[in-house]
Amino acid sequence: MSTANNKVDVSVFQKPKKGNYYCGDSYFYAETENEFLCVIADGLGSGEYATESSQIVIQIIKENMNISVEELVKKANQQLYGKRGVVLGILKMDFSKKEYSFSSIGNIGVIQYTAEKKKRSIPNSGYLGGYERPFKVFKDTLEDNMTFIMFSDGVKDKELSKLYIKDKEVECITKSYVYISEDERKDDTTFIAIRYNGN
Ligand SMILES: [Mn+2]
Repeated sequence: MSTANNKVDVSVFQKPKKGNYYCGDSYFYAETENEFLCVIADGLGSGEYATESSQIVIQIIKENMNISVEELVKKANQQLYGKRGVVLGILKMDFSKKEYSFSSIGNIGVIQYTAEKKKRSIPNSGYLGGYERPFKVFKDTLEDNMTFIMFSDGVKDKELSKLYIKDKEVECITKSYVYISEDERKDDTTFIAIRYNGN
């Protein structure tokens, strides 16, 4: 799956853990004229209630796409009072400011690649569960041809270390992930490859 002829190409791989029908991970991405947004929410535990919480978070973010990452995290958190908690990662690009911002509460990972280097943001610890909590938003310059991968904790470090990203189309990145990763998942897995082509 990829977006048609936009500034950002996206490819997603998702699979529930072994023996589960419901995937507790939910994701959403969208591009507008000036922004790109990608979200992964992973409901704590597994099964139906995990899915419910992660979908509540995705829904509120869909409805409020144009606000900052910080405000999105706060809004998502408010929706979770009395529900199963989630871990959440939000990546947002601002095309005119040439800037991207990212925040992760709990272990949604993001790695950002340019031709020269690779940078992995440190997530905030904990999870969202309706209570106010401090968190940081990471911001940096958005460069043409930057590649990002965003993933839930079903993706293992040892898999990531084998991943070859450079100069690859997003579809090839997800394909190579599927190729190197184990077939039977111990946790719900969402893996999203994202490239800003700068056009
Ligand atoms: Mn998980």
